[in-house]
Amino acid sequence: MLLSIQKILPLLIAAVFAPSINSFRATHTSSSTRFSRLKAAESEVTFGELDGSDIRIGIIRTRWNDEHVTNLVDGCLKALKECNVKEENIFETSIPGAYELPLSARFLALSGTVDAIVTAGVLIKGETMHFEYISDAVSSGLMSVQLQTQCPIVYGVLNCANEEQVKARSSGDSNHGEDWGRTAVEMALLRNEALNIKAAEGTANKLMDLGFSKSPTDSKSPTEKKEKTASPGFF
Ligand code: DLZ
Repeated sequence: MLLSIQKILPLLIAAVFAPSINSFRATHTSSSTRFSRLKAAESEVTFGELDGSDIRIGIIRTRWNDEHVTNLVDGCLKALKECNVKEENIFETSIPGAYELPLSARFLALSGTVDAIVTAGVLIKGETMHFEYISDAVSSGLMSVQLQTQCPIVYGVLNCANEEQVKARSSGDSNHGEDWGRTAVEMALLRNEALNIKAAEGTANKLMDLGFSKSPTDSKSPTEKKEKTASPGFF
């Protein structure tokens, strides 16, 4: 009798726990770990029909990690096109690194020439604490700029442990730049509706020619205006 219980007990335990053990295995084999890692990079957000035909979008991109950022910006531009944002209503500029994003976004938002801004950058963890300080400063800085200026700022910064993670989020069907473009259009429409802002006259590019703010330049002589537009900076 004792012998048969000893024989049966392991079988009973196996029968009770086998399904959960197997399902645990199913999601934790090395190939499925890879699958879920890549899956996590895919978009998990849906968008409705977005009409961006009257929307002006600014893109501020970093030159650090240029190749990956270019892919992300391409994804963003593709989405803007699909939302009917006109080419002349897209303003693009570059800055050195992610740390420069909040102040540049603030300058562009305050210029009043765009309805939303996409920031595009890639931070890759190195050996020092640099990554942590910059990541934190950039994300809180950008949030603060959008709350202060009422201009939506899309947080287009990848914070990754390595290049593999960056590639999984910036290429093919997993290009996060596409989500950023659609988010910018949706938020620009929301802002304009909430603040009762009519579709602005002029295009983002044309308004840029006027300088940082319209009024001071308008009151200047043609020569002064010329000097102003020739001055450095992206406005
Ligand atoms: C210095 C630095 C480093 C180490 N890494 C990155 C990075 O991965 N991505 C990025 O956008 N910028 C990096 N930078 C540059 C800083 O963002 C910033 O441009 C400099 O510290 C100058 O303020």
